[in-house]
Amino acid sequence: MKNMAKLFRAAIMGPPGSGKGTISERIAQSFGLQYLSSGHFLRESIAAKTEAGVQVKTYVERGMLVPDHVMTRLMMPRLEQLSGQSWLLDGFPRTLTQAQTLNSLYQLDMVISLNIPFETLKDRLSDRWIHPGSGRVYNMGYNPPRVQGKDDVTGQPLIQHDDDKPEALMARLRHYKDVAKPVIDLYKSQGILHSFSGTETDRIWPYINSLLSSKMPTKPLDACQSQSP
Ligand code: G5P
Ligand code: MG
Repeated sequence: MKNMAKLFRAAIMGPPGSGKGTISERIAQSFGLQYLSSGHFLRESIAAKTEAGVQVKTYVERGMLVPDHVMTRLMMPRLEQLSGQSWLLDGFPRTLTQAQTLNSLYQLDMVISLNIPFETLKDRLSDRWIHPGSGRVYNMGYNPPRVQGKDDVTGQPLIQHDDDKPEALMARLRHYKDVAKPVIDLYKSQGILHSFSGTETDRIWPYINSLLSSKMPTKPLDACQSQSP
C-alpha cells in the first residue's frame, strides 16, 4: 500500500568523512526511507565499467566533484523509479546547479547539514584507503579491510591518494565549504535546513533522530521496502 502516508523527501549534506553515510543508514533503518547515496551509485558505475563509470573514475579517485550534468543524469532516473515513495539523498545535491535541478522536480521537506570540525575530518580521512579499480573506500580505524592493505572483494592492493594527505585534504575541505555555501543558503531560505555540529556521530544521532521523529511521527507505509545500498 503506497501513497496513504504523506511522502517525506530529505537530503543529507556534509563534507567528505562527515558521517553522511553512517547517519543515512541509521535514518533508513529507523524511519524506513529509501536511501540513495550518490557516492554508492558512482562506485557501482565504476565497478560495472558503464559509460558514466569510465567518465567519472578519475574524479572520484581524486576526491574531485563529478561534473553536474553527469551527476544529475545519474541521479534523476533513480528518483523517477521511486515515485510515490519517501526517500533520503546522501551526497546529492552538492552544488547549486544540482540543487536547482532537483528543486525544479521535487520539493524537499528537510535538509540535514553536518558541521564537523576540519581537524576531526582530517584525522578520519587521512586514515582512508581506496581500491582503485572499484572506488571502494576503507578506513583503517573504523572499517578496516579484512586483510591489511587488500581489497575485501578482489584481494587487490589498496592505495592512499595524495589527495587524502593532510595538506591536500585541507584544500579539499575548504573547497567543499565554498561550493556548499550557496546550497545551504538556498535551503535555509526555504526554511528546511537543519544543521548539526559535533565531533562524534553517536552524539549527533540522537538529535537527528528526535527531529525526524517529530516531523515524521509514523513510518511511511512503504517503509518495509527500504533498499539501502
Ligand atoms: P561520497 O561517497 O559521497 P565523501 O567523500 O563525500 O564520499 P564519505 O567518505 O562517503 O564522503 P561520509 O559518507 O560523509 O563520508 O561519512 P561516513 O562514510 O559515514 O564516515 C566517514 C568515515 O568515518 C567512515 O569510515 C566511518 O566509519 C567513520 N566515522 C563515522 N562517524 C565517526 C565518528 O563519530 N568517529 C570516528 N572516529 N569515525 C567515524 O563521494 C565520493 C566521491 O564521489 C563524487 C566526488 O568525487 C566524491 O569525492 N561525488 C560527487 N561529485 C559531484 N556531485 C555529487 N553530488 C557527488 N557525490 C559524490
Ligand atoms: Mg558516504
